[in-house]
Amino acid sequence: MGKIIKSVAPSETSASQELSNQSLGYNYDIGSSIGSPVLYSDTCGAFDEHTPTCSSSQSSDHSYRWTAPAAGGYSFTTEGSSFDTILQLYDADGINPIACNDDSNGSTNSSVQAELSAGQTIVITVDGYGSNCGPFQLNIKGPRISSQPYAGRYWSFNTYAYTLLFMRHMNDLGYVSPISSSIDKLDATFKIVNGLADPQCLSFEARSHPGRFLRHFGYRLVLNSPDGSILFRQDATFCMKRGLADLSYLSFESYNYPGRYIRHRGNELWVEPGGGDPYAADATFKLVSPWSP
Ligand SMILES: [Ca+2]
Ligand SMILES: [Ca+2]
Repeated sequence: MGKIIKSVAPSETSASQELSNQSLGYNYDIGSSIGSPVLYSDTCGAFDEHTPTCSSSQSSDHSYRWTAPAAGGYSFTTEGSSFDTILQLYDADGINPIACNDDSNGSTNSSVQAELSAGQTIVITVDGYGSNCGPFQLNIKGPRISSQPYAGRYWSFNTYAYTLLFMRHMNDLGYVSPISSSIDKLDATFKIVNGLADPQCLSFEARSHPGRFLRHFGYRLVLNSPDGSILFRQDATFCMKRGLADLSYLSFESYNYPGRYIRHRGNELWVEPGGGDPYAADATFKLVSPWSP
C-alpha cells in the first residue's frame, strides 16, 4: 500500500479497481457491497495512513470507499476480528469524520452506525488500537426500514423466487405454500403490528388467530401466544430490511439474533444466517395485498 495524499481527488480511477493512484484517501473501492462479512483482510504490513478520532492509535490501516445502495441506517462492524480494531467512517473525501468506535458489545471489536442517503459515498477505515495490527473482517448491515407505514394492516408475503408460494402458518408452524382454499388464505394473512420488543421493528399477528404471533423457537418459525416473557417478545420481533436478494423487496431480521433472517428452506420457515444464493432469495419477500382482507 502506498502513501495516500489526501488533498488530491483525481477522477480517472474506475470503481472496483485496486488503486494504483493512491491519492483519494482510500485503498480499495468495494462498491455497494453488504454482508457479514463484506471482506476479510489484514492490516499488518499496511501503511499508517489515517489516525482515528476516537481512541489512541498509531497503527497501520486499510481504507475502503463504499457507496450506500439505498437511503437508510447502516451498521458497520469488525465483529469476528481477532485483534483490537478501531473503525472510522469519513466523508467521501476520506478526511471529514462521520463516526468512530474502538470497542463495542464488551469486545475489542468495533461498531458504528450511519444514516446515509442513496448513492452517498463514504470511506471506511479499519485501524488498530495503539500499535495493534492483525486479521479482520468488515461487516456492513442494513438498512433497517421502519415498519410504521405498514403497521395495523393485513398483508401477505410472497416469496421472492417462487411466485406461487406465500408465508403461512399451518398446525402452528411457519411454512410457505401455494394458496387456494379459504383456510389457506386466512393462514397466509398476517397483520403487521409494532414489534413486541421494539416499535421500530414488527411482529406478525395471525389473521386467523388474533393475539398469536410468529416467533422463532429453536430457530424454527412457530405460531404462539405471548407468555408474558421478554424472550417471547424478542423472539416475535423482526426488523424490516431491504431485500437481501433485491433492494426493491424486503427481508426480516431477527430482533434478538441479528444476522439471522426469516427464510424458507424447502417449504419450512426458519430464522437462519447465511449469504449468497439461494439463501438471499429464500430470505427475500414481497409484501402484497392480503389473501384474506
Ligand atoms: Ca492508522
Ligand atoms: Ca477496539
